Amino acid sequence: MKRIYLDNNATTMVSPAAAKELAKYQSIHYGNPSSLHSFGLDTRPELRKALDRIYRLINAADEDDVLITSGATEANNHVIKSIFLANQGSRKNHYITSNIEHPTVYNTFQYLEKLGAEVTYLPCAKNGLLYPEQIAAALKDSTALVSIMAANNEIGTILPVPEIAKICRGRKVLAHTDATQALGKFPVNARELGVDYLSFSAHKFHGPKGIGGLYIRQGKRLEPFFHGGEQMASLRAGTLNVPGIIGMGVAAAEALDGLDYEAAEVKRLRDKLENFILQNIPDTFLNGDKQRRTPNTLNVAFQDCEGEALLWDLNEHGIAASTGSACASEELESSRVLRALGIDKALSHMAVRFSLSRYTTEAEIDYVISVLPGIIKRLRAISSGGSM
Ligand code: 7TS
Repeated sequence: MKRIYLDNNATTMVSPAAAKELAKYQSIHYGNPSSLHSFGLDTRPELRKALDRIYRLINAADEDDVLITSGATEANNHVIKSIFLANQGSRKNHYITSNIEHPTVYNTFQYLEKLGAEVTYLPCAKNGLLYPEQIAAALKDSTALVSIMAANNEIGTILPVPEIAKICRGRKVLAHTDATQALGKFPVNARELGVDYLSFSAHKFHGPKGIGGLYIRQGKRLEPFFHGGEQMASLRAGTLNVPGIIGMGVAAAEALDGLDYEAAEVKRLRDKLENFILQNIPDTFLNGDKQRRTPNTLNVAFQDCEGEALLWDLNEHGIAASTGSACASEELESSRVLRALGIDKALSHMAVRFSLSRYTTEAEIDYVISVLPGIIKRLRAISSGGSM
């Protein structure tokens, strides 16, 4: 059976070019870049090139730092907890975030609350959007950091980060964005966004897993989180993940080159699937904002059709999709994000996320379109207790 992968917001296929470099730096050029012999020294030019490619993808300036981390989870934890620790004993103890952040931000703030931080979780509108005025109204003299994601992983909504960062700058408050679901999907320009910190993860843009980074604007250096050796200018101790960084560099260059394709072709295929579902399958509802959305993401609720059951049936047909976030899918709870948007609890259980990539083909979308109505009809018949 042919398998169709429509869960690219959970992770993506490593691109063939990135995989090739990754393998080379696992088994041939395996030296430690801190070593002073040729095995180590040989890795340095490619590491430099990879960093340059990452700088280019997010348009960081030479003076800015990019801290390489094990992914967005570490980047988010690092920035939020370091700022909290640095402000211990000062009156800066207030944080602002949204109620639809990924758990790596949301749960980190919940933890800091237990340690005495004051956190404001701004409510997003039903379409997943936040208005910059909400930030302006929530800021206090004691606010240390505002952290608002660039694009949501479950519904794809693109949040107004440039406007939010501008307000923060005006009030001399640090701004962070989790751009994990933005890189490779639409242009991300750290300088123009105006944030002080920006997190990302390579496996969301066809790079390897377990590698990512944190952009740090010039002059906004953080305290280290991992203490030890002097790697990464003493900001993060630990032997560099050379294959991962080089693989991420290749993926970053490809992601930058592929942005036009993403905006046109990936979006066209996503829209084809979306329009088919909304126009041909009755009682279906789009979650998220129709316009301000990553071009690859479609989150749709099918009335009277339990999301988990639909995933199983899709999987039986070789189609991989997801309910909300894979990070939470072992819980039988419905999506925290959808419930935060005020979507009816029963309906939030019926939501499924399809996320495409530049490797998704029209034939794959046509196949999904050909089998989906039958699957939904069957599941609805079961849920209403009727016969098939
Ligand atoms: N931030 C966002 C917005 C994410 O979507 C994810 C992963 C992370 C952070 C964590 O990235 P990691 O590479 O450190 O694990 N999101 C998802 C998802 O939507 N489904 O599975 C993982």
